[in-house]
Amino acid sequence: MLRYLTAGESHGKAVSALLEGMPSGLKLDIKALNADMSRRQGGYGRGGRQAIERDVVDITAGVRFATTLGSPIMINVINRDWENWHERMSVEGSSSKRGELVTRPRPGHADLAGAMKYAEGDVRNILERSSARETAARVAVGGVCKELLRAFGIDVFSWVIGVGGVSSKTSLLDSKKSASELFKAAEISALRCPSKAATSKMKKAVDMAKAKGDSLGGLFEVAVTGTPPGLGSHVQWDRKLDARLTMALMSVQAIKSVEVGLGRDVSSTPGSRVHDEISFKGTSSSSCKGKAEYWPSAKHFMRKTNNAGGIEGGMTNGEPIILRAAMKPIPTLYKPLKSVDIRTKKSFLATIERSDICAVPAASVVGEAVVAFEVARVFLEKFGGDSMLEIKRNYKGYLKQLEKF
Ligand code: EPS
Repeated sequence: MLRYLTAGESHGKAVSALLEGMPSGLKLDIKALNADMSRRQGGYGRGGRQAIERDVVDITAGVRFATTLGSPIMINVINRDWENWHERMSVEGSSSKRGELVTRPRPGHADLAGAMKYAEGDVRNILERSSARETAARVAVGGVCKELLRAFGIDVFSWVIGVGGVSSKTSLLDSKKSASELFKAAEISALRCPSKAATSKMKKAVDMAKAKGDSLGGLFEVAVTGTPPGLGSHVQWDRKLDARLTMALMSVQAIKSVEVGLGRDVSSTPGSRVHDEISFKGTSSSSCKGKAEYWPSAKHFMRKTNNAGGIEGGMTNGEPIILRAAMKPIPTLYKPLKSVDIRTKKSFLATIERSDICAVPAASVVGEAVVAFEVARVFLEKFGGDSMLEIKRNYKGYLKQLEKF
């Protein structure tokens, strides 16, 4: 079973991840892992912290000569800001050096509920872990999972669709462009939005929010191409892939809703326009971008539309997986909202912590990572073995079975 845990405080020494269940013999492109780490740090609207950090993976276990051993993979990402915090965040010694207590919880953050639950008088003990800094560790894990998927012709993409009410028509659902084309366009946009016109409007929206001391949320899409039919299962609630993927995305800091395919629009569209008609073979589906060695095979079922977002009955149907996630505006506002001091119970303006104005582009990269993990997990459940050699054999056997179907 593929699983991971993360650890680390935002201003502690490092954020770390332990990834277990990767097979042996997977070649890792460390440069590609680090490229993802930098992609997560970017995007218009980021705050001062990213000028300090230069995230790179420090793998201390499970990999030898850039190849996985099948043993647990330990990844650390050093927090350079630790230098400025080592007294206040010291692991040892007395709490007299802790600095000023944080006692004014920010509305929308984990601060108040966390302080009550963990019986903490210093909200810093909550905010350090709830911080989205933790997502650096998840992107490292997702990077390894992407390498596994790539070896089977499966690619994970993301792009931003909306920021602070500025919306682009760049969903794979109705775009004439393929997932890789949308992705390429997103990669050169300051907000990871494939539309140039929308990007400049989004930049203006971020500038305006900054001038007002406000923050902005947004919407991003994650697409997975090259998945064969049959990942996930209809037979049990916790094996349904759409349920698992939406949980993965909901677990990302600040995500408040997740949609699959047409999403909530299914509630207002008649069935005749929701369901994706089935045809057989055709030449090749423009949306299926799997490597020929794996998927699609010469003969396959296909759809003209993909409102199901590639998942029916909790299983992949061979079309690209399409997911969208909505991120709330960051709760740390330079123009703080009203709150109550947890010591005095008096009304105050919430504490101003340095923060981002908009982190939707970063969240989209994190979205890729958590989706890559979940797809890798379900892929290994079906084709899993201890080595890449064994998994390739298993996968090819299944594709032969599909061809005969
Ligand atoms: C975050 C607050 C900011 C962000 C941080 C998430 O950190 P700081 O308080 O140090 O300025 O920069 O995100 C990251 C550090 C990161 O690498 O993404 C928060 O409160 O969630």
